[in-house]
Amino acid sequence: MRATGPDSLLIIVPALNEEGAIGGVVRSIHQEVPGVPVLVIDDCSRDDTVARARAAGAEILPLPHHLGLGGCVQAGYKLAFELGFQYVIRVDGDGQHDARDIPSVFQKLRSSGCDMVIGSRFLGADGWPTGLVRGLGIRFFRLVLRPILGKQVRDPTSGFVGVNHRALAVFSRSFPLEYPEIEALVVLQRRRFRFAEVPSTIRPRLTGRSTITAVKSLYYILHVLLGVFVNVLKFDGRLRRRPGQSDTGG
Ligand SMILES: Nc1nc2c(ncn2[C@@H]2O[C@H](COP(=O)(O)OP(=O)(O)O)[C@@H](O)[C@H]2O)c(=O)[nH]1
Ligand SMILES: [Mg+2]
Repeated sequence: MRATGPDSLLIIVPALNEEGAIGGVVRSIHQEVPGVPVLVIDDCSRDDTVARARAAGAEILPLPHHLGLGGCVQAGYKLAFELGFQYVIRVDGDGQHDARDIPSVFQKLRSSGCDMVIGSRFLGADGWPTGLVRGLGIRFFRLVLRPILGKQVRDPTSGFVGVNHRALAVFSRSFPLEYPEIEALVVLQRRRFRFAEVPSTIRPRLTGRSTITAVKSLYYILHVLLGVFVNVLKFDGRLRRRPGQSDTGG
């Protein structure tokens, strides 16, 4: 797995017990973006995820300990950064993201100069109905994030996200450990980085289980809310202490 050229792209796929979907996910990525390496980061799955991903042609980063989603994604960012990739797109291993949307995320990353491009389920023709609780959570976080980010983000919990090398440098050093998507936006915004959204299809999960069940939703909301405000305070404090200096540390 090598980064070649100024537009080198790596697809990272976090996976935990996704034996039912992972093979199809990897094959569909190879089909849509041939020649682009696919790295499955296995968070100590107890099923056949690794063998099926490997059989489908993916590279595997097997984590020695279960890290949770944020740690798993960050491990992928770290490796991509060390290997010199210029762009990284995360596609989930459960088959909810559609590989056919990868080219538009990649195109937007290169043409807009944005540091992060989010595949949004709410920008397409008819959007995608989320569950009631998640739908309310998304609306709530849109409101919370609007003044912090300075513009609206339609799908702040989307895991279908592309980043460029500048964002990769930040995320390989500093990335939220649990439920990372919303906090990661704030981490970038505090550094004055830019994001954009492009329409994408997000399919219902067919196999396995989502980490965000209805029961966990309240915990999720409180946890993420706290993380958002800690990031706002942390970076405001740093900006005050070091006016005029750029801050790319973790
Ligand atoms: N590494 C890791 N991956 C996870 C964990 N939970 C979920 N994933 C993977 O991360 C992706 C997104 O998780 P998912 O539960 O589908 O989140 P949702 O789509 O936002 O409900 C999937 O590919 C999962 O296999 C976890 O605890 N650790
Ligand atoms: Mg999912």
